Amino acid sequence: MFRPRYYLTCFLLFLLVLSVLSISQSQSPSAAKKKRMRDKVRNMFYHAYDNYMMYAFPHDELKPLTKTFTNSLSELGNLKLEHLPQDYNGSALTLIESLSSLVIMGNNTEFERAVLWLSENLTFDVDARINLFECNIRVLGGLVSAHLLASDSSKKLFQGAYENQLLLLAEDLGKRFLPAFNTPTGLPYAWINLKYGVMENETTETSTSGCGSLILEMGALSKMTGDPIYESVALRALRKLWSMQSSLKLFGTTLDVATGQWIEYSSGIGAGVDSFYEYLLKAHILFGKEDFWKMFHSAYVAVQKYFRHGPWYHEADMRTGRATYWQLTSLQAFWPGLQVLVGDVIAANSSHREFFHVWKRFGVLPERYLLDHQMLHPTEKYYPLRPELAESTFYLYQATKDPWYIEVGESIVNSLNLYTKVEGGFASVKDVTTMQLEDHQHSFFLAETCKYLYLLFDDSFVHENNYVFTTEGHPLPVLSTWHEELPVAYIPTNWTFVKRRSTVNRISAMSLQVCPAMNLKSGQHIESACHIPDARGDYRCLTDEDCGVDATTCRRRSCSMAGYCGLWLII
Ligand code: DMJ
Repeated sequence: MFRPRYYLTCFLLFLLVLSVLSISQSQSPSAAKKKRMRDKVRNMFYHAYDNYMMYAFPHDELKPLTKTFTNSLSELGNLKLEHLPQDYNGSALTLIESLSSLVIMGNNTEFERAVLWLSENLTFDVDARINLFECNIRVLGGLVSAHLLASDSSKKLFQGAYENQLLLLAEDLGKRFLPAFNTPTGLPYAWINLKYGVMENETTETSTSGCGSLILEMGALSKMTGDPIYESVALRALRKLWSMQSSLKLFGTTLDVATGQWIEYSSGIGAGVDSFYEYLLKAHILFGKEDFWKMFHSAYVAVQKYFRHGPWYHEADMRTGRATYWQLTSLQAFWPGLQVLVGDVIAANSSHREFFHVWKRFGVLPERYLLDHQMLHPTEKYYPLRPELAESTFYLYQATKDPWYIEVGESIVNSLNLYTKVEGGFASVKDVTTMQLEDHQHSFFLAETCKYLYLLFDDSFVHENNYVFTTEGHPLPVLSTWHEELPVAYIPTNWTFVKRRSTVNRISAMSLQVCPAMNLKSGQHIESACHIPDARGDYRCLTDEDCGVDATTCRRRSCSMAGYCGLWLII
């Protein structure tokens, strides 16, 4: 007997089984691939780490071609004015920078060993002239982050008792930073001698990042020690810098700490400025101060308005907003990652694709590419193992789970292994056109490049945890006790909620839409941090001032002759 319903049911069941099989087959290669890639990145990290420990430790960084060392901390910041004392052994910079990566990769034994060595041997009482910004993000940030990890009892990182050794070191270093802030403006000197403070005839020139990217590490140090001084000097410097913005809400790149005058009026989102923007947003996430969000929001909208050209960002004069340099720089590649944190994922994706396109074209990212001449900068053709593209790839994958970003990560890993791996570690590329190498393995390769690639393929470290990664990739947990808005009964998960009056706003360091809802009335839909709603809900207007900023293009809407807000003028 022919029973059509029976056969139909069997056929449907067969299809179901087939589709389940094909789904599980299509999922398993990606899980397997992620695991394979994670292991590959782990091997990269240990190749870099083991060689550093073998040939360079306790000095700062490894020279992988000659298998020797460099005490680079006192030279960072592109100024090499002073020679170090003969007996200077360095600050074990790469070891400090590796601490949080060791934890993320699950190597508790090596982490404990490193912490014990540092607590017994590291001293900052040395006659060395260091760059405040670099020492803050690398050394203070590395110590503060590792201290928070070590003292998190749920992590059980220590076999023995952890006795705040890293915090003591961090506090000692923080104290040595303080003389730098002793200027008429409160803006810190860029250079300081760890033993003797500010040297005679020290340069008063510094960068925007140098003054505006200290608040995460110094703020965390204050919270942990209970001494408000670190947060207070960093905040004072940030506020002074903020007061120096132009009428267009733009900033320059370099300034004088004695006079508070700008030296270089042109700026963008890359070198000398990048982490200033980054820290406004991340400080808001970590400390929950509304002020930081307001500053970030206004600065972000100005960046989108004056620097953005499609997926690219050029530089502009802070006084006029006129474009100055049409250049892509390797450091700018962090921007899409920051945009993910504010929920501007579409813009992030389009810029990230362009950066990756340049990476594919050259094999790695050149330091500077002249967009207007479509050519490499004649002298800045190098790639010093920078992390920014990997960093943005990690954030975009977290936000979208689009397997495309796994492909991007794989491609980055393959290029690094192909072009930069040598017997003695990983070497920087001197010239991306010839792939000639340079004898330097920067500590950020271990603190950031390997870490972000690892987290891209295995994000278990951030599961159920809400971390802010500093500009040097050191994780700081978002804690209710440090936060002005988080409820006392705060459960650190990737999705957290802040209750403010009648509204509940989503806030998360790792996930999307960190802040946009904060300034607006409940019930309004927010697409991105650029979004400023029109003054009236029906989009009617009398002047341009009644119109807000469009979420997807970040352009101010203007008022049409018929009296409606819209993107009438596409410039
Ligand atoms: C790192 O030291 C930090 O990310 C800093 O903010 C700028 N970039 C370098 C690595 O490229």
